Amino acid sequence: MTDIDQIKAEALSAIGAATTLEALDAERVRLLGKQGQVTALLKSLGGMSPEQRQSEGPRINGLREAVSDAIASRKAALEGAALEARLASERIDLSLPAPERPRGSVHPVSQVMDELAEIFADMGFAVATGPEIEDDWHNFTALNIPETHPARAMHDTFYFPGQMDRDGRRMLLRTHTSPVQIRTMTSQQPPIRVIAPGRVYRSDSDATHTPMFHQIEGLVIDRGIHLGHLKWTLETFLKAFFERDDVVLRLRPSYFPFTEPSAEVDVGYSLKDGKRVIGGSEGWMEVLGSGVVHPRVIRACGLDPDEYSGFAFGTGVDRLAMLKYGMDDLRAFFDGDLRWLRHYGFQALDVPTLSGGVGA
Ligand code: 2U9
Repeated sequence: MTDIDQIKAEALSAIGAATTLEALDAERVRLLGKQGQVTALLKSLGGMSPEQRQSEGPRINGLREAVSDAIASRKAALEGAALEARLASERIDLSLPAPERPRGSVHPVSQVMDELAEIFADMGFAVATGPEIEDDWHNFTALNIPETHPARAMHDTFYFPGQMDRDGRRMLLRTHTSPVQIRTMTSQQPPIRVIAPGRVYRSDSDATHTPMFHQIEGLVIDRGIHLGHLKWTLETFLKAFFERDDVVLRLRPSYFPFTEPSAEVDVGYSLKDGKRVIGGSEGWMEVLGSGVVHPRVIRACGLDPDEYSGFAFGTGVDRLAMLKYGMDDLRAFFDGDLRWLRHYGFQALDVPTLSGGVGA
């Protein structure tokens, strides 16, 4: 074996034997550094005769290339192994042992909101949401409640004193979820079928009123929509929600600025051991407000009321939860008392279904 072949064999074996990056670098310096063995050979080319250089040049350069390649591939292998070792040593197990009984629970309002979304999704309704801080036009004017309208006083509105909208009117906390449907009507073309669940605010507080409560409203806009569609929708909804086929509805004439005609919807109950049970018609409980969307509201949203009509309804989610799950004090909903939540809360994985429900 010639010198160069021997140097190459030894160099490659030393490189292969380096087990750390430091040891490999020491080999690199020994072979390719300023004073390195291969560098010295390269330097020796300068002192050779042209013939010698022609024969030795390619061999010495070949040696340098083989050594460089071997160092690079060994370096990649050692770095890969170091990374693997680091990943293995730094691995952490993020899973915690589950508590024997889950400690948190789903608030009845969230539970009922989920049930409502599920029921209406089955009837083809999408869920619409919007801002809780609203301007005057979306909360009142577009809903046929002009500034002089007595309904404004009825809403006990929370206004922001220094925050004005584009019309120079004070911004406010929405008093109902209706502005969400206004936003839907001004941004989408009919047919529209939406429910708008969410928080609303009114300056009112006693055993049956809290300054913040939850509403759900529904809106359908299309050609040829009439009161019959409204009645079928509400009947189907209330039967699914209370999980009974014997739910009876009673529509009483009423007044809302945004619907004409308007109707209050009562649901019949019967008495079992002195307790009210939904179903039958021994007595009546008001559960919803509803009506045919006022032509002025349709026009305010840029649609032609001669072409399109619609129905709308609204109710309090907290009140629906109280009726279905038998709570009697609205204020307890917002106290955050763990004993109340443990008693009335739902398990996180209780998925509401239309067939079984969760109140069954
Ligand atoms: C648009 C058009 C019409 C929504 C409606 C009611 C009737 C209603 C109250 C019930 C109890 C609110 O929680 S509560 O105080 N709501 O009676 N809401 S019709 O009508 C609309 C909404 C939006 C564009």
